[in-house]
Amino acid sequence: MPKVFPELKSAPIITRYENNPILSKKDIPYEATCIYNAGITKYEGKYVMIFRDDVRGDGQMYPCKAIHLGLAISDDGIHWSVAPKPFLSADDYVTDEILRFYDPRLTVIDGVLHMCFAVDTHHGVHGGVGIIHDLEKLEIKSISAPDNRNMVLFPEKIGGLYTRLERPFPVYSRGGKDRFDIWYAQSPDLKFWGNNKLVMGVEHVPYANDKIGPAAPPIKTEKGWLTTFHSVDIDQTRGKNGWEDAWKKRYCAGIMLLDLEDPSKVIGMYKEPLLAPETDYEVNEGMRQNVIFPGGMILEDSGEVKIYYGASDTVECLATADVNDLIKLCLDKK
Ligand code: BMA
Repeated sequence: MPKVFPELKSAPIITRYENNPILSKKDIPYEATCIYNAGITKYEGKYVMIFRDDVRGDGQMYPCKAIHLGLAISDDGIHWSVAPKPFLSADDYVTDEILRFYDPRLTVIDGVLHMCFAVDTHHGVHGGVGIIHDLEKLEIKSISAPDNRNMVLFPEKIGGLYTRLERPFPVYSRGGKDRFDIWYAQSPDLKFWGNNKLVMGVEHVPYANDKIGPAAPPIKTEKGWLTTFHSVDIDQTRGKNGWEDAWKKRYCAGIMLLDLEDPSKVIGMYKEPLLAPETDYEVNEGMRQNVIFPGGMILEDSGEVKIYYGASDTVECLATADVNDLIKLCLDKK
């Protein structure tokens, strides 16, 4: 039996926004059921969010009727105005091969808005990278081989190359089950990717017993690239939870610091979760409970870091922390 973790708590230095969630289905002017796992960044003086909108049929939770990607804009990163139509909707992208796009992640590089996303196809799960033009059109630059997802881009080139974190799904070499890790890749043009290296294995995270992967795109600090990751633990005694007959996983957010010059090197990682499901909207309400999944992280001039996350695969939330406190957590040797 793998080790289980009955009690996981969020770090004391993090504060959830008191009026969470910051976006949910009631805010959406078109068909929407679950609004979550958004990518959020600052772009041309505004906060820009592209969120996942799973449209579930009447009382029917699975399979999902459609997944749209919606666009929302904000002046303060808290109150959002949602565009009247989806940014990408089923009709725009479903081909014979591609089934759906989801889990968008936004990064501005040299003033250009980039989006990473997951793509489900008939032949596996892929990670995509593209450029968004005029907040209207996605130009796809590359789609990986399966199975890979959770891609996030660094906000600048490193050693002259675009750099991303990603999460391939090796199965045979990992004992035939979920044992997934965080990887690193670089590209001269967002199309051809190489320099692949392991960043962190699931076995290095003391509160994970299943898999880990990137979460929000990294932010630059004096001490290193600060970045969240998602971490999953399974407890077979967990039963009915949310909309599924049995949901045995819990998703927490972790935090780590990567070397500025070579971000495939981990300088430090907090040994406990940064955010663990604790509130009603993370634990007791929603479609798939016990899920925290960060997709956006913004460093403000004041030193405040805004961390945006999907809760229970149902709503989008915000938590904040001081950048120096986050760095200290990662470097704490305890
Ligand atoms: C993962 C992804 C995420 C989701 C999580 C929990 O596999 O599908 O989008 O938040 O599961 O359901």
